[in-house]
Amino acid sequence: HSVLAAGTGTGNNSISSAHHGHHMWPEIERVTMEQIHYARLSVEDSVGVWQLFAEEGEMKMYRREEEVNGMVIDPLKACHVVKGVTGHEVCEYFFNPQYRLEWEATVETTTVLEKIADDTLLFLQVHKRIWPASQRDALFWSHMRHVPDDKDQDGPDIWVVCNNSVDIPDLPANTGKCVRLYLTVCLMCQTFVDPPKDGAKVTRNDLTCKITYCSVVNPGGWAPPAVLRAVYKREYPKFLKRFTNYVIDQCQDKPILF
Ligand code: 16C
Repeated sequence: HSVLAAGTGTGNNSISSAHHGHHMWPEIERVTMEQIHYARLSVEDSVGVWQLFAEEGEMKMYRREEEVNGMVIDPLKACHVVKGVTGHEVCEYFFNPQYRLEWEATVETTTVLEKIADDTLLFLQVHKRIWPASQRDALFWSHMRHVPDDKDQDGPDIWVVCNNSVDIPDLPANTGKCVRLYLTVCLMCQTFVDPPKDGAKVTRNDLTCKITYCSVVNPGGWAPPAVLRAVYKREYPKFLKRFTNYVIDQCQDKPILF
């Protein structure tokens, strides 16, 4: 009865090769590997690079103030720790469009333009308008991947979703009422299991999921820097709390998806 069982088929043993012939695949592979590398770098070791701007319980959010041509593109890196869910579950709810509008407060509509593979989708999203800026849309691929435990790296295996904007000549930007924004987002999750005593069955109480969320959003056209910074300072913490609470809530009565 698990909704996830009918999900996107990214289970451990179903490595899909359907996308390897797709023209976007080399780029998807390259950006995903680069984003995983970047997400794994610790905030603490990069002294002076990251500035903490929000903290609540286990959740910490850092940014770097950056502008190009007067546009704010401040990179964000957030760390969170949640109990009772696996990284696979967190990634599934982030990736699968059927849940998107239940946790995504910045989106007006989300459309899957192409299923590149079971674990790779092409999206066109229309976001809510931020006054006084024009409304934004985003055209991006989204790829979900399991990275098995590597003996050379510490920590358990990784589940990741990487979202990255693409240009598609048939879908030109800025032709309607929306200005196209450009995003690179990576949600990386690691699951830790407290081994239960006397070989008892693992329950949700034994699960801890470490989440790293990295994002760079280029607004694609000028918008007032002070407004953008005020909006993301409010919206990123709201997103990560709301999204993780949503996943915990959805998972609690379902079998664990490791
Ligand atoms: O990663 C997230 N969501 C994914 C699935 O939707 C995907 C999307 C990322 C889009 C990030 C940019 C969205 C901003 C558009 C305008 C926001 C309207 C706010 C309305 C408030 C009710 O990867 C989670 C995304 C969490 C986003 C937090 C907000 C970030 C704002 C950054 C400034 C954007 C510049 C907009 C120019 C006007």
